[in-house]
Amino acid sequence: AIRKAVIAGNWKMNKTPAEAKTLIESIKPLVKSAGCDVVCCVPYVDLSVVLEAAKGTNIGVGAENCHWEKSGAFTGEVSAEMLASMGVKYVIIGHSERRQYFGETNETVNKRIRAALDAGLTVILCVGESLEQREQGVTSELVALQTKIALGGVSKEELSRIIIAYEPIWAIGTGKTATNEQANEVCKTIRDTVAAVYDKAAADAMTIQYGGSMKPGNAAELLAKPDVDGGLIGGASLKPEDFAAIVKAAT
Ligand code: 3PY
Repeated sequence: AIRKAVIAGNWKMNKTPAEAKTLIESIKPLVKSAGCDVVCCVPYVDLSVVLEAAKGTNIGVGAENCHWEKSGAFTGEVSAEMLASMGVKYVIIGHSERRQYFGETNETVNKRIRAALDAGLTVILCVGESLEQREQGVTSELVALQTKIALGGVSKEELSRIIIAYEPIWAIGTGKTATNEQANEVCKTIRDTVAAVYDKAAADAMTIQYGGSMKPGNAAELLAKPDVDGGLIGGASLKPEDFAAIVKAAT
């Protein structure tokens, strides 16, 4: 990576508040001298304890989704404003699991990004192809499309609060990782897309992460690629030593 890296954990639907406290307390000392930005994205119910524990540390706290409306009759949803009011700084939008299991579309991703930016949050936007799409040879077109629709209406100034995570669906939770070349190639496609829509300077400044079974054993090589500026970490983010090793690899 050429840019300062961002390593973000995605805890997914794991950890009760008590368990979250234990996990964040174990992560804290291990990442305190990190040379990259460190973020933990956690379930809504864990935000309070994690925010409290992370106060005054170098760990940014994020949620894993948010709704696009500020408030109203949306049972079970949480707004970006609610998150921001707690002190949350980041939010993952459009993770493939949300696209796959919860009907998330490029259009709803775009609406959620708008709301998150308006609330002052930094977005971690996830894009990526399925195995079938990769085999059909549409990866580049697909991630370009996902990126363009997601960023519709986002100004160039606001791009400083957008991180894009390239997550090949076939590498999520499967133990399979994209090769360093595959990861870099798609991260570059995303960067080129941002350059085409905005300009080269905006694209060069953007943090583009790789996500999908990044772990201590493969992090350094992936992060050495020029267009890979960090990682969105699934399973390994729940293991303090592993997460810290990835943070170290990004430093
Ligand atoms: C993974 O690494 O499995 C992820 O989905 C990270 O978000």
